[in-house]
Amino acid sequence: MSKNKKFNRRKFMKASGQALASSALMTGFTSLLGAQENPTLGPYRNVLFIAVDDLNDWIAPLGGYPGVITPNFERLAQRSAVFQNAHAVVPACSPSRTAALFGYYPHRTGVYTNDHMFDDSRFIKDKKALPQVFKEAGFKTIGSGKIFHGSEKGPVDWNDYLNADKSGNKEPEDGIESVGRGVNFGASFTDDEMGDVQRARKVATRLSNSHNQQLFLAYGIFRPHTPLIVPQRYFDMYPIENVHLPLNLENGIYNIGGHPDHSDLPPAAIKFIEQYSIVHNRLNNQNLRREAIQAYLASITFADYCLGIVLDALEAGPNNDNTLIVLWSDHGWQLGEKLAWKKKTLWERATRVPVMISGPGIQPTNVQQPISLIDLYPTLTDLVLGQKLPELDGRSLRPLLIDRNANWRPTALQNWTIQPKDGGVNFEPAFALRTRTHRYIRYYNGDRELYHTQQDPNEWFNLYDPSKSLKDQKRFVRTMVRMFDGLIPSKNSLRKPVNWKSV
Ligand SMILES: [Ca+2]
Repeated sequence: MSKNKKFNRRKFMKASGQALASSALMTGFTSLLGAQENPTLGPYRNVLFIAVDDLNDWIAPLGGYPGVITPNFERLAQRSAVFQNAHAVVPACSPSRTAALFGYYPHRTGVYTNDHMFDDSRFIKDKKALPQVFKEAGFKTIGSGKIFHGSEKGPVDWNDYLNADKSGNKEPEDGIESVGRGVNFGASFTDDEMGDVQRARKVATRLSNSHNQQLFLAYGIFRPHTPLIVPQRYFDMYPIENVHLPLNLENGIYNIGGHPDHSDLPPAAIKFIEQYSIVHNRLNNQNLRREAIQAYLASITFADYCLGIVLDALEAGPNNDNTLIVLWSDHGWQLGEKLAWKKKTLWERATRVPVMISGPGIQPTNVQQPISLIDLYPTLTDLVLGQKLPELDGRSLRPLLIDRNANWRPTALQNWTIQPKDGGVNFEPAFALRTRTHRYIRYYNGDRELYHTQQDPNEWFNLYDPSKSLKDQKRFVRTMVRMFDGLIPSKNSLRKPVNWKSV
């Protein structure tokens, strides 16, 4: 058991209560002031919109994995507002991208899980996807790689879509480990054979040129999405003996429900972990935990290489001084924390994502306030098109780009839904709220968790005692629960899921 795990629980609870009084209640929930206008922030001529798939906070600017090799993410961070507390709306591709690219929460669109697609949503039918707004504002829209889920181009009438050559994507069988649920990993291919690299080079060519029209260029980097297969040289950067496991795996206890970290989890949380228990069990039985982590790290550094190709071209070309760069990932990824793998939980590693925004007038800084991918759409339309869109669910990040301590919405809202056995008729999503300091999770059945994530970044110490009813919780816990429950959409305000493609 690691040293940190011996943290004195009583002291911790006391410290958390005090921190609550000073932070969440006093500063986080003060009234919201409007954004200050600043003439030096935009408008921008061009937009470079980079979506990375399944990239968690294991890049150097977010500090999630000490020793990760991400020089190009660092290079971008040095010119960016780096959002240290940015969260996906949903920890899964389809609902996350739908929320980010249309600007509405799942409980408004009905797109809650990967069973649900944006084009099945009646709510979305008359809404415009973000790139389409730019197209209609006169921008030349160029896309490449995965931007939307399902159809990568989404409903957008792009001026141009840059595809990879066909050769790069066939998955090899030799030397590849496969542990189920798409978690295949191993070294193969050359850089030239990788679709992400081919697309990066095409994007780079466009960035090297001048354009008569304003440019909205969206580039989707597919890795570190599974399969975690990248060229050998990226694996070589992470010798297996140096790969470290999440701290909770160091104690050698691998049974779900029996781990010390699980002792204060409610049953609904264990169900979330069990979604990928096949991956967890196979990795443990075959003793491949380190290899899987190595492959994810190698895939991150490969994605970093692709980002570098694009940044090199931008910086050397004519568009560097007039382009707004927005980089984001659609959700996080777990590698054994709480014995959970992949996505689809509401803990920090699954929801926390990189968001970096860079452009003339934006001071490089780290922003600690909680933001959400729901905020990307109104930010882009505000900064570049001068359009305020109050009907959207998110808010423009402009005030935080001007002053990272500006008054801001105190929480980022997330949700995840497991399809119920009745096929989804009586579905109830679990919701989570992240403040500057805390994370609160309320499951479909009323189970709850509360963490002081700032002091307890591994979220090991559930401050909500699952063995007691709400009225028997500590007073500060009850206070927080009441406050947070008031911010979670009420049951009768939830749109039904658009459909369930599988039962
Ligand atoms: Ca725990």
